[in-house]
Amino acid sequence: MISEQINEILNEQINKEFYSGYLYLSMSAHLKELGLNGFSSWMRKQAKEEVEHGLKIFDYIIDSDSFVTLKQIKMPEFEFNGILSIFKVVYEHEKCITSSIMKVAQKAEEECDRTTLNFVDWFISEQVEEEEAVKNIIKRLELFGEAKEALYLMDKELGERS
Ligand code: OFO
Repeated sequence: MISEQINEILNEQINKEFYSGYLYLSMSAHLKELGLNGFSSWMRKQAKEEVEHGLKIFDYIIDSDSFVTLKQIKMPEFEFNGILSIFKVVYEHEKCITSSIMKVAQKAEEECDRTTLNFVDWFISEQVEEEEAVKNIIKRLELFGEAKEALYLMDKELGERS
């Protein structure tokens, strides 16, 4: 069984993961409206991953004989200012998620809760990958500017994300 405090921050983390899914779905809809089907599909897959992250924590809490409390999910942004700014929002958001995961790890460390530390390790590695992937997209978008051919190729490439 995990401590009440760890239980509480993990419940908050579920909410953050589900909110991430909500935010990315909102972005996916917007990208689709712009006709960027590949970017839209990439973002939709990202949204699905976030929900899976939330469920992973959900299962961990239950398996630890503790209590899942689902909190209200806030409304995501739905007005965006172009594709580059969307990915910049994603990057900033992921950095917040990383620091939130680090706080869970820090709390687990303070409590010498090895099981939770081991559990959040996966999330820490996942955050490195996610931040890197988004940073890479931003770099390329900055490099290509408004070049339509490049955007077309990138859209095609991102649409192939499995
Ligand atoms: Fe994108 O982050 Fe989940 O954990």
